[in-house]
Amino acid sequence: KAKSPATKKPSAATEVKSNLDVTVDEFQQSIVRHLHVSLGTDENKANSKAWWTATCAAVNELVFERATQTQKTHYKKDTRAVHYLSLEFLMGRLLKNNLTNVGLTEIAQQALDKLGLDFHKICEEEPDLALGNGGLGRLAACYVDSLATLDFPAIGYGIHYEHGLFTQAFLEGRQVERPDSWREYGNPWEICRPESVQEIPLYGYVETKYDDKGQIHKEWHPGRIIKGVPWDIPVVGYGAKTVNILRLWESRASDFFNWDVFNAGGYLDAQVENVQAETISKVLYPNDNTDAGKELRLIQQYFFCACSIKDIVRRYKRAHGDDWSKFAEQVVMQLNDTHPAIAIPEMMRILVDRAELKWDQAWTICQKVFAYTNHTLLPEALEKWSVRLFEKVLPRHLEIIYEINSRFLEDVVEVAFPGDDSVKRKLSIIEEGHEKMVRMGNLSVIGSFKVNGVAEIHSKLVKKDLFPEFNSLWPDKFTNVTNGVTPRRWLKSCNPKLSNLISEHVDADWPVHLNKLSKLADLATDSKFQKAYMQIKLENKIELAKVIKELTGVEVDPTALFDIQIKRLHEYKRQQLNLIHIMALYRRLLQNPDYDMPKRVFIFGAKAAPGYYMAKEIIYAINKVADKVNNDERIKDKLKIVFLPNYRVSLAEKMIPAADVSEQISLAGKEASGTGNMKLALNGAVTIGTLDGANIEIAEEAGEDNVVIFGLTVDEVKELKSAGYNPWDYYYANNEIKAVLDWFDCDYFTPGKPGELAEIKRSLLDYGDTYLSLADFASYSEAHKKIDKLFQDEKTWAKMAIMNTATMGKFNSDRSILDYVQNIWNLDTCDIK
Ligand code: GL4
Repeated sequence: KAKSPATKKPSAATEVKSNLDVTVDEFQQSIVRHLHVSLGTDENKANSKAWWTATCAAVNELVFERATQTQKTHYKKDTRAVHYLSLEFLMGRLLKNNLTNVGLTEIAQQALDKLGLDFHKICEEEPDLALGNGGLGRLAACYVDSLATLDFPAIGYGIHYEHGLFTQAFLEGRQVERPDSWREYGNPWEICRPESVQEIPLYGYVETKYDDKGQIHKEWHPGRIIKGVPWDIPVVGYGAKTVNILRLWESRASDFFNWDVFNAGGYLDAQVENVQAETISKVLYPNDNTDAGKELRLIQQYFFCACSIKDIVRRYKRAHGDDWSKFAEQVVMQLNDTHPAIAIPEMMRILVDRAELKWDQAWTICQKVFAYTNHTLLPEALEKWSVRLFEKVLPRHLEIIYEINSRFLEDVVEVAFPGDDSVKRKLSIIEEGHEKMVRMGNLSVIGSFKVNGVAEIHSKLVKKDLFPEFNSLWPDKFTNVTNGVTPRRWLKSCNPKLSNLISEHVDADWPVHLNKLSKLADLATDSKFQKAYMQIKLENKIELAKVIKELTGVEVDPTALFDIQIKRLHEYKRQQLNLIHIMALYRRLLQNPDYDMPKRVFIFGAKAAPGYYMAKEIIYAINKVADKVNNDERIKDKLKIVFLPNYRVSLAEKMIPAADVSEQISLAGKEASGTGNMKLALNGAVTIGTLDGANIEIAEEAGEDNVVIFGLTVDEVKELKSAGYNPWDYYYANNEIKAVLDWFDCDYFTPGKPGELAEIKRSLLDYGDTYLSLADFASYSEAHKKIDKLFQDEKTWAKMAIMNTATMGKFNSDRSILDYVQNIWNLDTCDIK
């Protein structure tokens, strides 16, 4: 029978069987060879970075061959493929993940060991590939992982940002941003493909021409041409059969344009143009759930869509020449939110202006090719571009959008809603107003054959509240695909101890058949298993405690309850609700040092968009309250608060395995799905959450005994808002709320600077408490009391934690991908020999 697994080293027996036969010695030799040949150094001179690079190169030696083989096979079999268009791919680190997926973690560990190196330290050398903001970008990364794992022909298209999401530091508690330079010393995972460079037009004007037969032709005379250079990053499926690619476009000045200016004697001017061209892929916009509305952003969107479509068309033509009749059979493009919606008119431009197809024929193709995922209902995130800007940057696309719109309004809306101008106004791609705007959401719905939301409740609201008229027009167009996360990264690789314990009790292929975890439910009350499971949780907490100490200097007790809220800082996610509840606990402890609660550590990780004032105020307030509480001897370490700086994928991988409680406390109706909620539950954290996004489905799967739900429902939120919500009512009715909010007025947490945190109070009272934190406070506080009780009962808690791991099978991103494949993409798997 299985021995105590907590102390056992990961064993090769639980690794995936890959078809890559490599011994420890061979792998070691490969690393050393790359140190010499690829890096031009040797064992004596090499620093950790060089060792990391050489290790990656050794992995690549196996992976690139597979990538080539995969592409060859897809080409030979002429497979239908999905093209995942996304402005964000939040990949994180790749070494550990790729080793996990090729099944060589153990081999690499031993090889490095023999070289006198520490595997984990070497892995820490890798900068995160942070080409995304949060959930939306990380979802794209999980999806390309699942697509490769399930052997589907797929390619991810995005931007090769020079600077990904900024790194965050705290300066006296305030967030400061520094540029992220992930490629400063090169990136061993990527390969430049100069043979597939594309040229992309921008600006200029459109000329109307007539041919001999009196037919109209539109000719776009661009004002600028930009070059798009592709970089390929291999995406290794688990088991390493399929290796797909992620193709990221970098912008450069086109030679063609340079030479013109250069020859005219304008060498320096040409340099200015270079800089402008390179600006396009310079930096990721750091906003999550808000629309930047800037010219450069529209250009980024167009740039990567146009490059990708040219790439897709080039590949299609290689197999099918000028016969467009098979295009929609071969190609499906998934729009990751509206960011790539410009791909729709671009495809029309290619078909009508370039391939000279008739409009109707082109539109028929287009409507079979695009599908659109909506990721948010927040009005501030729904993209709109001014017609004026469109006309300047993409004059031909504006014309095409007008044409799509007028045909849609006449042929479809007028037929379905004759004479109804108010419906027309709502469905039109163009929003009339003092400034005319192009609505990218409407364009996406009209141009796509399927539209999906990302969790059951969200998809319902997409139909009911966001696009009700479209839904009555095309009810079959709307569907749901609940998000998922890859269990390879988010359990197997980030939580090796728990993974090994699981593998002792469940078939070893659970990372691709996550439903098999349900077998653990039988062990949820088995005291031996409980002990082993909780021992691992404790060991993970000890590890995290070290990280906390290193990053913040704060010492925390690993036996305390670790309560974790990790996600972007946004008022709708309500970190402020968490904060005022912590302050209430602090106050209870001050009033009654024997107040009955387990020791608690509240842990935050979150970046605020640099221009989001209130989000930054909330970070500051949490840090200031943390300073005070952590150093207050009166409460005898019963309460600690830490805000870990620079939250990112690689930090999440250290936090998630150590969580006891997962904070999922957005106002109902605001969080489309959430995916951190899934990762935390999978690793055995108990959710304290609202009935929002995927929390609802998590609660359904885990069962109501194993989550703690609180707060208003979507319907109750609507009712309360329409009845006229007044936060002052809660302030006057609840002494604790009043006392906590009044605390912000004085200098208790900011000695010598009274009122420095008063913006928080103002936002919750004077500015109307947009996200109803005060309305949900009492219920949230009760939910935490329940958590306290449950946590103090060790057996009950262990059972709850285990049940969470056991029931998260649904939230495997493989299941999401299979949903997409069945309901939207209609793909076949392709075996790679
Ligand atoms: C988001 C949602 O806010 C988040 O709930 C969801 O899980 C994620 C992936 O579908 O998409 N939408 C935007 S915008 N950013 C997100 O993270």
